[in-house]
Amino acid sequence: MLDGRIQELESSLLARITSARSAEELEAVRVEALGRKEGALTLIGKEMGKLAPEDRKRVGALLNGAKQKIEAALESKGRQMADAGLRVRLDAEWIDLTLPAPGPRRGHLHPMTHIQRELEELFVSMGFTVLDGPEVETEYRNFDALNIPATHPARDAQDTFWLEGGNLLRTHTSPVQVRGMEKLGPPLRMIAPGRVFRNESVDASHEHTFYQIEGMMVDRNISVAHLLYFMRIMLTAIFHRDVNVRLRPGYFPFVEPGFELDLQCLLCGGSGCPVCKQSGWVEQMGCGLVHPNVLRMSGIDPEEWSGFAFGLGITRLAMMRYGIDDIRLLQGGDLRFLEQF
Ligand code: FA5
Repeated sequence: MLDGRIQELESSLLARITSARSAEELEAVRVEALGRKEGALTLIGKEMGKLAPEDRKRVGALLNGAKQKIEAALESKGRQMADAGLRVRLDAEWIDLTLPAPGPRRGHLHPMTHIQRELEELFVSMGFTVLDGPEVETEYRNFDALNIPATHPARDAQDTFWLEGGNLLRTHTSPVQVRGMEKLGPPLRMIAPGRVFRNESVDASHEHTFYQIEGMMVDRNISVAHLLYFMRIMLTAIFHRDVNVRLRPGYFPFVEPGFELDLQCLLCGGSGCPVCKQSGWVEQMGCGLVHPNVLRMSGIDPEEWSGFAFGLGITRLAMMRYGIDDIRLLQGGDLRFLEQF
């Protein structure tokens, strides 16, 4: 009777070993068959004491044979599994050491820096000096020396970030005109790129922090014709093609006459979009002939000298040049945006 049970157990255990799919499953079969206390074959061994001596030898041989076959099957299946596992890992973790190493990730210039540098090079090639001014300015240079009356709304806390002690974050690059006149004296040609700040609500074309380039030329007999000449050279250099511009009268206390130069919106081609507020035109710069009071306050005789000045919004210029439909993207720091340039 034991003979039959041994043969049955042997074939069912061997079948389970063959079909086992994991090391855990294999171990369970091992414990079930050969476990020291409850293993099925171990239990049969214990029952053998009850057999007649003439049967004991035969059944003992049968049982040992079954144990050996099962142990051998467990071992070979275990090895197979380990080999397969190793193959999977080798396939997954394979590294080709002969491949060239990836190079270091290279950064690049911000689109604003590109435009600023291009304009600096252009103006330097025409004899202009590049000046720098502080972002924290005095009220005198940001407003008074530019003939901006004490009651002018631009001084309002809604437009200007005032600092303790009466200084402010410059609201435009025009105070560098004043520094330029003080430092260089006439005749002079200067530009001043830089960051400016305004306490205003932000939308697709308005930032609280943006960039301008100031330009100024003081010499004898400077007229609007000189201003227009340099404007045209500047726009051609930036856009490398004809762009539609419109010059309209504009009021700035530091120039007379004063103009505003608009660019036909290059995002919508002039048909109207959120950037141009559906008008088809984007305000790019203020400009004009330097007001005699401004020259006088910086120690330059307006009877002898005249000049032009402009303040170009280069953050908006970058939007037009690169087709950027929201000014906030330029300072957002999002690499997915910046990596396109
Ligand atoms: C000025 O800042 C004058 N200082 C310009 C000037 C200089 C006039 C010299 C005459 C002589 P305005 O506030 O218009 O002017 O700004 C000049 C340009 O800066 C605008 O045409 C526009 O292109 C840009 N700009 C103004 N406000 C913002 C803003 N919130 N966000 C982005 N760009 C702006």
